[in-house]
Amino acid sequence: MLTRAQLDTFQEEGYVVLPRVIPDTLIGDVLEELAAIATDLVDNERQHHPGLDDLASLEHFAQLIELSRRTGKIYSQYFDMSYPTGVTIPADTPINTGPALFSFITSPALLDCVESIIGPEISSNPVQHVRLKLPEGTLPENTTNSLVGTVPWHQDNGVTTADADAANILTVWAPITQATIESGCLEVLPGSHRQDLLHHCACPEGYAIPERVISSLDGSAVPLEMDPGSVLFMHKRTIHSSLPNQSTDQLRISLDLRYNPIGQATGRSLFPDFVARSHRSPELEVRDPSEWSGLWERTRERLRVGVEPSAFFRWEPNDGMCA
Ligand SMILES: O=C(O)CCC(=O)C(=O)O
Ligand SMILES: [Fe+2]
Repeated sequence: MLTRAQLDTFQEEGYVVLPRVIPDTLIGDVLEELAAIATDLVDNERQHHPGLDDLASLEHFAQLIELSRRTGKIYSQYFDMSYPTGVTIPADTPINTGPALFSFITSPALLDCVESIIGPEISSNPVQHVRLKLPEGTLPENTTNSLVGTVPWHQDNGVTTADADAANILTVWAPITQATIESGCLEVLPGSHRQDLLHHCACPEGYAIPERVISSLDGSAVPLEMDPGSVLFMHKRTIHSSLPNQSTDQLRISLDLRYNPIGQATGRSLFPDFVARSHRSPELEVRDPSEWSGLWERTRERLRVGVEPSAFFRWEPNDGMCA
């Protein structure tokens, strides 16, 4: 649970960081799950690319960094717990909905904190990601993929569809490895949640608030260095971005999750939400990780045929205000 003072900070600043929320064992389980995916990927790529054999001697995540560097490919989708937003989701799109991630999303300690901010009827919102941010020097050239690179200034409200503008969506950001200024932690603009939703522009990395708008705002950015186990709770209109990973050999691994009161729009209605906690109807809670992964499997089946772009994309690609 959050203390009164922590809740006040959240209301005043638009975010609060709590230390030691997630047990070490859960962080370890997530790391292990991700490391297993990295190993499988490397083993698979080694069969197709002779000359990668020496990777086997490296530690799991070092293998992944070196693999991306040598092949110039981005492997983020194998680790992510959501699909890319696009008009179709091809049938062979990988997704990572492993049991450790499910345990993290539904961990009682985390839900207790979420409950103190949005109340006891909690839905897990499908706007959620696993990010393994690569060292800048190893990023394939011209990469704009925000799961492995930087994220420009934005409000999470700007990333969801307008039907959810009234929904009380809470962002939860959790480092799995050390998030430092060097490794590419988040930065926030304190108090910026009092702004309305600002105009976002479609850019290769996703959606961004233009730099000239950011520099006209009061206050300065605060980098949030965080240890694994700590958790950031952030208002959906708090303006934030993330720094480049300037380390040479460390992945910055993080999960970003969102929760909203049950029954409210998620802002990505084609992707599945589920009841994470309900005092009123506990029988609705999803407790089985395979039920969760089934929801995503069926979503991919449905979206293979394609949808209207407006189902995902909020801002026009060639918007006059962004020229
Ligand atoms: O993890 C990052 O680098 C950016 C995350 C972000 O913008 C978010 O979680 O809302
Ligand atoms: Fe964000």
